[in-house]
Amino acid sequence: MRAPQSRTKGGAVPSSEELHKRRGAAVARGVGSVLGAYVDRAGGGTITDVDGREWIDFAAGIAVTNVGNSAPRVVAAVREQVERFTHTCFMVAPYESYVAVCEQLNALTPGGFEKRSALFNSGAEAVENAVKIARHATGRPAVVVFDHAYHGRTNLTMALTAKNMPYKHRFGPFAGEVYRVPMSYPLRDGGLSGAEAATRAIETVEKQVGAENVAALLIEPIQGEGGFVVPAQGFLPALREWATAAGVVFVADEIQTGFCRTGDWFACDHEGVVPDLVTLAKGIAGGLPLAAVTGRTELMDAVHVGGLGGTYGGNPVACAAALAAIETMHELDLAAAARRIGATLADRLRAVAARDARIAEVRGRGAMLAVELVQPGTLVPDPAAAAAVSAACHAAGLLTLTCGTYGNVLRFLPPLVISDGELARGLDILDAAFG
Ligand code: PLZ
Repeated sequence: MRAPQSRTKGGAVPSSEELHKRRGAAVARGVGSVLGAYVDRAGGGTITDVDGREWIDFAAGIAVTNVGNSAPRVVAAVREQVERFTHTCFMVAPYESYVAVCEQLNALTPGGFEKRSALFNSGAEAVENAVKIARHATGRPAVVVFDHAYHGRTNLTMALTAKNMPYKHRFGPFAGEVYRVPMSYPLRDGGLSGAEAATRAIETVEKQVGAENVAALLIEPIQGEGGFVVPAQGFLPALREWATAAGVVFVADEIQTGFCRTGDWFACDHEGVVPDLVTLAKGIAGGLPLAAVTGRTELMDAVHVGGLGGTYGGNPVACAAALAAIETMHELDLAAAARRIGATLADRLRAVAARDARIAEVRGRGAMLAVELVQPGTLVPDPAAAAAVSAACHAAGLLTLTCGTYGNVLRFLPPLVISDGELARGLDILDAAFG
């Protein structure tokens, strides 16, 4: 193990405590952090801070480092690319890797039809552009989103996101023509079937918006920040069918679920749902900032030349990383790895749930799993329990995250290259933290 090193010029090695003080005097308070420690390095399944303390990583930078941190192929590709050129702006002087990433995305995403892609920097930017494309192609204004949805923090995506605190509070006014309808949430909707929940959502749209006014229906196939809510089987296919009949662009936000996380390349693959447009980010580039919209050529190419873009979108270093990350996912079969990790994790979580009445449900798919915590015998959310278990995990060397509209969901997103030993150690800590 390398000795912790200063990441600042010369001088002594700063400790996490010292860095935290400096942060307080330099970094805006509005930007929070889950961990109080400051990272020195991170590998497949662990994060080490500047004081040499180590955490098993069940966060993957919020479902980003699916191929692991500093994955060997990604490091090599990035190194090679920075030495050739760092930026020309694709809109000024284009380069091959941008084209190659688009080719990969067109081939990997659901749907055998002809597709085109455009590259951006962040998930929110991809979502904004998907809405722009859908509006432009249909000539309609409205966007339909769901309860508990999370789509980003920019002005339009705040409007698309459901939860007020911390994302929207006092940041309005928000973009218009956004309509929210009920989600399929099996634990909390009285056990509606997927078809029933879809009918409820569709009737709301038809009564309150009118299908002919709707440009896009935007949905996370498994909700991320909103609580790892897995809709009942049949919900997504029924919405897909309605969208087709109504001429509505079906947009799947696969930003958190994509790139092998759920045990398939994309969560839509599970039920064979084929979106018209997909938004991608996070896992796409092994930790470098890259995002994309991929979809039907007739929608993507409806937009006039120059209508889409941005200075950094599809930056060559990020594209090189993406190509290497995608190659890694193929070569290591990370979709299968996600299923394996998920099976081990789910077994253990179910065993904990059997003895802990605070766990109302173990849910998710592949290596995207969560437990929802309630006051025993009720469905009353218990965010304090989620925070307490999470804090116990952090203190004992396991990095976990919470989520959910009610803040009462503990979620687990290990890198898909985590070793069996690291996974087992993480699960032991988690198990003990519930005690
Ligand atoms: N769509 C489904 O999960 C990002 C947000 C963390 P950006 N989720 C993590 C936070 O608190 O800001 C996300 C997502 C889905 C869109 C986004 C937005 O992606 O890359 O954070 O803009």
